[in-house]
Amino acid sequence: MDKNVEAFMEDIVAKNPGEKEFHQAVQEVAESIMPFIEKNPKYKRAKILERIAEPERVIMFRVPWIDDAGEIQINRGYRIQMNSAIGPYKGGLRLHPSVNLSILKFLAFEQVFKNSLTTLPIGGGKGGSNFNPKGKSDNEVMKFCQSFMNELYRHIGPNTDVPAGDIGVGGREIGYLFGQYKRLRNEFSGILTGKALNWGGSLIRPEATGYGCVYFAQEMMKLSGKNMKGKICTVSGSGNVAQYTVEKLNELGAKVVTLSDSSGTIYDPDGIDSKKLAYVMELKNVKRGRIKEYAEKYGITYEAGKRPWHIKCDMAFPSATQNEISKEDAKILVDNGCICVAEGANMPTEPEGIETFQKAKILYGPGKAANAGGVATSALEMSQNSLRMSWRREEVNEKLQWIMKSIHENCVKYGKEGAYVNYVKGANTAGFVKVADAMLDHGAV
Ligand code: NDP
Ligand code: 2IT
Repeated sequence: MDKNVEAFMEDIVAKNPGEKEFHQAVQEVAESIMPFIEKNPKYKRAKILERIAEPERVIMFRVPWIDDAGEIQINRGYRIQMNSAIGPYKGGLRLHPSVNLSILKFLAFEQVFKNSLTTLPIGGGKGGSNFNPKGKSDNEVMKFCQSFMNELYRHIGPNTDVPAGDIGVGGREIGYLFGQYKRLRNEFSGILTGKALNWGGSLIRPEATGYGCVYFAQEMMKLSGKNMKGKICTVSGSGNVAQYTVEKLNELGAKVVTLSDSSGTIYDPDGIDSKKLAYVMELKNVKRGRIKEYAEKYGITYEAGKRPWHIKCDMAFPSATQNEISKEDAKILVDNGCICVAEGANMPTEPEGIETFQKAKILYGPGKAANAGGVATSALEMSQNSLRMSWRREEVNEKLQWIMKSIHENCVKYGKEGAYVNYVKGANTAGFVKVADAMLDHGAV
């Protein structure tokens, strides 16, 4: 490891003990931008990297609620307000039993760079709770969301901090959160994105992360003279990002052969066509069932406890969670002829996996670039709320496509290494420059 990175990371580890996901995210960025900082001493003098790695504010709070059996439950809520140099804090809320400070700080840190890349004026934040929505009734989810907002409302606002969805938070949860905010503040304003269309939501926001990720993959493929038609694709997860990744891949003539959830993977060699995808959407978004039921319905293979990466593919779209592609998984993907990995999830590939992809010189689009279409469309939702207008589907989709193209161009600008594009270096550097310059302008705050 570079000496400067080593010294920097020693400090990060000492200040944030035990937060391994946060260390991982910070180290990846530090490694790719340290040479750039050394060449541009103004950033070094102003200690921009040191400041960027320190959240502006961390809010942690008790979330008590009463379950259907009348028992009191206590969860822990968080909001990490990481960086507001270029706009109000923006980023999702995650509801999952694994949620802790380390995971939310890694996500908030990633969000700062991602949001900077979108071309839009949004700072970075993330929040959530260790609440597990699985197996809870609608009433219990509502009670939790109301109690969570009873504290969060003090810290957010249309010009301060605008949360949205992430794992475990979709349209249902955003609705309950919005309702409670409106009641507490007596104010109808754009304090959340991912809202339903009839109360301030944007067309294409549900689709945006998955669509955007496929648009980004399309740009990477185009630049290297390839196209998506007929390509065999593996997708992990079966939630919001996975579903719309499949929809867009189908539209472009690719064939998706896997989906997964935390219990296992389905392998459908005939492809998950639009009819089967409609079944998945109903299964996951309405019935809240398990992906195993797909295998039973269509009589195909289900692999309990497995991820999709051992299945031969041309392109892979990790769309479930962090660290879901190990070094071994990455090696199998490369050995099986995979030419492109585009990350719908945040930090789904372990550092040694990234190294494996880069050594093999395959196309590798890191999450903060490839999945930025979701938050970018959230920013478009904020614009529409400010204007008190709503744009047509085609209009939003066109903007999303343009944004993904711009992100790709910016990654190429900063990540070109001869004929190869190092998209990690490109995304980290491009994301850094905009935030760093704003921080320089603002002085030592
Ligand atoms: P959803 O809650 O809609 O779906 C999550 C999916 O991932 C489910 O299939 C879930 O399975 C699976 N999953 C979650 N945790 C794990 C785990 N620990 N191990 C294995 N599988 C897991 O979330 P999203 O689709 O919104 O988010 C997926 C990823 O995309 C996350 O990394 C998120 O941060 C990222 N992302 C999301 C954006 C958005 O707009 N929603 C924007 C940018 C990135 P199960 O049902 O079994 O839990
Ligand atoms: O990780 C992400 O970018 C998101 N979960 C979406 C955040 C947002 O504010 O739309």
